Amino acid sequence: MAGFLHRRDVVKTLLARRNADTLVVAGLGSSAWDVTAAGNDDRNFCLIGAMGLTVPIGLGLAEAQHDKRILVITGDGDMLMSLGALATVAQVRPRNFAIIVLDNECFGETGGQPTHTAGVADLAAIARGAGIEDTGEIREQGEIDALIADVYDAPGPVFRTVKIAYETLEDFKPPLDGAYAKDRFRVALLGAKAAVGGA
Ligand SMILES: Cc1ncc(C[n+]2csc(CCOP(=O)(O)OP(=O)(O)O)c2C)c(N)n1
Repeated sequence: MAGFLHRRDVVKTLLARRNADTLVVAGLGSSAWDVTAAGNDDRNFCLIGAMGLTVPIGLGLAEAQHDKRILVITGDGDMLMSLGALATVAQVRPRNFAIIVLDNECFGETGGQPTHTAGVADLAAIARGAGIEDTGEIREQGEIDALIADVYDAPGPVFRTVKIAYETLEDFKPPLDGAYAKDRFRVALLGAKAAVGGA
């Protein structure tokens, strides 16, 4: 069943609790705009066009940065494209990793074509079946406080589907130059010497 929560509100509330140890990997398109609308933070790494890579990149980051909390925020279309990565997440069991899927049951960025979550696919159940123990689905505003507590504090990996409305919203673009975006993130995380530049 379609959701009613508003994606911008959910992401803004979620990221209001972030601190210097919070690293955010945002899925392409709408999720990247949501995360940027909440603050064009240097500790955001927003994918542009790279569909299906949000969870794999977030997992690598979680493994490389055990002292940070890694939040993946992405769409159902992106998640459906890399379901196998959930089995790897479950196997690796990063304690500092949370995946939040903003599920509008469609490919919103490309015009709202229905995804399989509009049909019978249940992403939280798939994540559970992949072996991630802490999974769940959020539909109500009253569940957001618990979502935030779990995403930041529960032992990972944490997986949450948030059922949201399909909305067409203003784009808030993060840096679109890939080399710059990568350097910005590396410098924020590792210091000025981490910038290597180049296209
Ligand atoms: C491999 C690949 N196929 C298709 C696209 C085109 N594309 C860009 S965004 C998008 C929809 C993403 O849907 P979802 O992850 O559910 O995000 P939403 O915009 O609905 O929040 C598609 C199909 C792409 N970038 N890469």
